[in-house]
Amino acid sequence: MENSKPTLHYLQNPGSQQCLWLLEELGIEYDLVFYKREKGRAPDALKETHPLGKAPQLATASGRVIAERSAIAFYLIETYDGEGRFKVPTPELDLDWNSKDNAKFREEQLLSLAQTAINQYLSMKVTVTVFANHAPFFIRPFLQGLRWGLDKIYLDAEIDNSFKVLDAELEGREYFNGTKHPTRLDFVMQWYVDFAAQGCQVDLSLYPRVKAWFERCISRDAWKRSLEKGNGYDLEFWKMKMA
Ligand SMILES: N[C@@H](CCC(=O)N[C@@H](CS)C(=O)NCC(=O)O)C(=O)O
Repeated sequence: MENSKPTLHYLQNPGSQQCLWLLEELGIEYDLVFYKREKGRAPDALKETHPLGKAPQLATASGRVIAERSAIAFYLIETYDGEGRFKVPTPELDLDWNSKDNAKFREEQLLSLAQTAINQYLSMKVTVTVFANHAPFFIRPFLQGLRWGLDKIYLDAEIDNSFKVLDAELEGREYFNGTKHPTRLDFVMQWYVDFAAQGCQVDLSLYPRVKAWFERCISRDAWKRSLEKGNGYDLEFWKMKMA
């Protein structure tokens, strides 16, 4: 269906927030459709707009529905960022794939780190914890032992290692690509860092540049406006599941 503006399908708590943040940064007109969770999950209505049935989803002005927050950020920046404020810069060194300062390459590598490795560690941590805490009492001690073991011998060390890499990448940079404004990498990464800090109690003070970057992101006016416009960005949701 033709519309003059894009529509963000927004599910409360918490994964759609970064797309709303980007829409606010771009300063364009958009529509918002709110969804509430049902028993913690996305409602079936989200399957009517995209077969994955998850949020966020973006219906473009021409009616195409895009899923996956990284793809949504890519589309929004390519379509609406005429001034290139949120684009990865393309200086000459970006033609040199051997340069460690090649921003395009860094973006590719860190997006992959966030969406595959970090996402996997955090999701595993949350899933095992939720199962352990809500299992029938007779298998709970076994699952809690499994969770403890997984955390100690695998997940905590992997998360720590990934966050050390993120911290090193931010040396001398306000945002991950050394720009004055966030780029797609920052919009996507902000979610995983928040998920780690609030959802999985990763202590950001161990990674001071990541902590400073995170505070820089959430002190932006557009982030604050996005919180007012959403219908709930509350990682207590995770804490409740993890308790
Ligand atoms: N890989 C997707 C993740 C989509 C996703 O899992 N969204 C969550 C919210 S953070 C959701 O819809 N959860 C509800 C459910 O799985 O039922 C992306 O990056 O956008």
